[in-house]
Amino acid sequence: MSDTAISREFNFDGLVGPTHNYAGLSHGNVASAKHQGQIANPRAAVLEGLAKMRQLYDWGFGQAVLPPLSRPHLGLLFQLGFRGTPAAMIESAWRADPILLAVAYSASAMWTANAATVAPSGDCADKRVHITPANLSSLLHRSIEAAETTAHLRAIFANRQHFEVHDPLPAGGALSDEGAANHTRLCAEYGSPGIQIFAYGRSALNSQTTQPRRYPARQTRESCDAIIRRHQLNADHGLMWQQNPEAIDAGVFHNDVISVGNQNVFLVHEMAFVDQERRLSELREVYANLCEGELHLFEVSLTELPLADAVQSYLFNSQLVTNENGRMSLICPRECQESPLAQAVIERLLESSIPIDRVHYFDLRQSMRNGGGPACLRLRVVLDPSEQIAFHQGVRFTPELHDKLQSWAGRYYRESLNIEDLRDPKLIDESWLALEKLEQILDMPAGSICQAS
Ligand code: SUG
Repeated sequence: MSDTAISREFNFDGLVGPTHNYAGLSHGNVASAKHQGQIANPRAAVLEGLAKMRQLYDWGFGQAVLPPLSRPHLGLLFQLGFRGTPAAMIESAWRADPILLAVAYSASAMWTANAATVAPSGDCADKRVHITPANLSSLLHRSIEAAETTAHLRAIFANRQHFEVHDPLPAGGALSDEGAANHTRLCAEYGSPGIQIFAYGRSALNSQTTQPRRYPARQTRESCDAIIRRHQLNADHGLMWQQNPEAIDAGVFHNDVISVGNQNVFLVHEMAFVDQERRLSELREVYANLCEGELHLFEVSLTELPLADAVQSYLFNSQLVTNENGRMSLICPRECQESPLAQAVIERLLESSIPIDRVHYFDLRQSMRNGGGPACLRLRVVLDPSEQIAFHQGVRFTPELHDKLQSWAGRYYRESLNIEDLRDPKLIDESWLALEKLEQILDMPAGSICQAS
């Protein structure tokens, strides 16, 4: 069967940007708080991500990259009243508040599971792939991603015959949207009709919903409803499930930290959703009506894996991918190997009738220290044969692209970056130069990735 003969899932992994750092910007993300102030290694971070992409490509999975965003975000600093040359703006932002400068320099766009929510063409009434870039309006450093991410997605999925890249939802608390990290699609085959589970943390317009007490609920129900309408999904196939507030309070800031699904397999912690038993029977029923074959549910209990261990090991932030033989592999962070409890769950999984027979571990520590595991680093896009060649092919992963990106990182990325370093005016030009070179490597128009001003 040729490469493009059937619908496949492509993982669009985020390339870690040259200003990757640990500023502790994400309230409710335990790893981000824990590693605040540590020295980051941007070069190691981008290479770790590339090694994962290369391995998945070599195993035959669809793989592509999404570029980092242009940092520092001088537009934000300008809006906040800083004026003068870029170096002067950086210096006065530092003096006003180093955290503000860290916001403008954040490389958080690497977690492309938060870049957008994507619906395959087969699920949408107009039979095009629909993409809604996430507004990420819950946190300042993430809210400044949406405009550039939208521009990148529009450049990559430019063919309007196949793709519709919407505007992000209007920013503001009521429509706060964190993208595919709170979205799971289940189906028999990638090209057949799918059930889309939308996870939300709170309802902005209905004060009856229970809310977490300690940490923020980032995704609203209203944003999920809007995405179902925009993507022209059959509302009966879009399930709206509330995240368990207790889990959010334990550090489960996105749903992909507590469940993962692929085709007919759904791995879920018992504390993932409110009213979970009822939700899972609803899923069984909808699946039986819409999809052929068996649905495999694998629930992990609190005794087996307490929430703190789920968050520490990031077991559910593994990628679940379908091999060429139709069986599945689990792509886990190395931290799962270091957790005896996660290991016991994996053993039970492998002994069960769930069609997963391979487990691989990846060292993604640079990203993990900011709360980003294998699944955070990628945006899943299911594409049919014509769509697979209709997106911008310069971002398609190949061994040649891998080689180029490795040398590029070796040349333009620092091996050490701490918060004080963000004050260094040389970092501005360095990071712009890296992105200018990247535009050439990915064959993107000049100025489309690097928005130096
Ligand atoms: O939004 N961390 C990201 C991690 C996102 C993980 N994505 C998924 N679960 N899909 C976040 O909390 C840390 C940035 C800092 O602390 O500097 C950060 O933004």
